[in-house]
Amino acid sequence: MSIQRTFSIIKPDAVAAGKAGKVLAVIEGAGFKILGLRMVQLSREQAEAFYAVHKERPFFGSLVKFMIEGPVIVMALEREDAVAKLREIMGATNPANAAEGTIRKLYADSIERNAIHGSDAPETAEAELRFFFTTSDLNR
Ligand code: 3AN
Repeated sequence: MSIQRTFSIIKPDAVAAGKAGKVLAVIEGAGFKILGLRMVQLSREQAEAFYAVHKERPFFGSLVKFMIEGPVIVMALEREDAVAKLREIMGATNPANAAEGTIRKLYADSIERNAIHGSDAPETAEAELRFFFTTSDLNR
């Protein structure tokens, strides 16, 4: 497995709860290099576009409302097998099902307010990175 990039968001719940540093510590502790990191207040249009794959899901409206309730931290991350490794340390979507020691087990409140987003595939990661970062942002 080679070096790969992935995209992540520390969601509004974790930022508001003052857990961003702790989430970042888990990520760095798992060997990720931070290529890019920025605090962003998403607009409704940006949140709807970012989560467009979920627009037919019953939770879409609520998810968008949550994602714009306060600032988020967007991150470009790199390590070997980054996409799968980040998903592993995030834990299951529903924190009730997340493994011990995972970010969602430690810091998430519910299936919706679940502290962190991570791309689900290498192609999604590249598209999501482009959504928030320029090519020069990522060439470090
Ligand atoms: P993951 O974030 O683990 O990749 P997805 O892609 O299925 O999970 O869902 C995207 C986001 O939508 C989740 N992070 C969560 O905030 C929200 N979500 C997913 N499933 C539900 C649900 N059943 N009810 C409410 N919100 C949900």
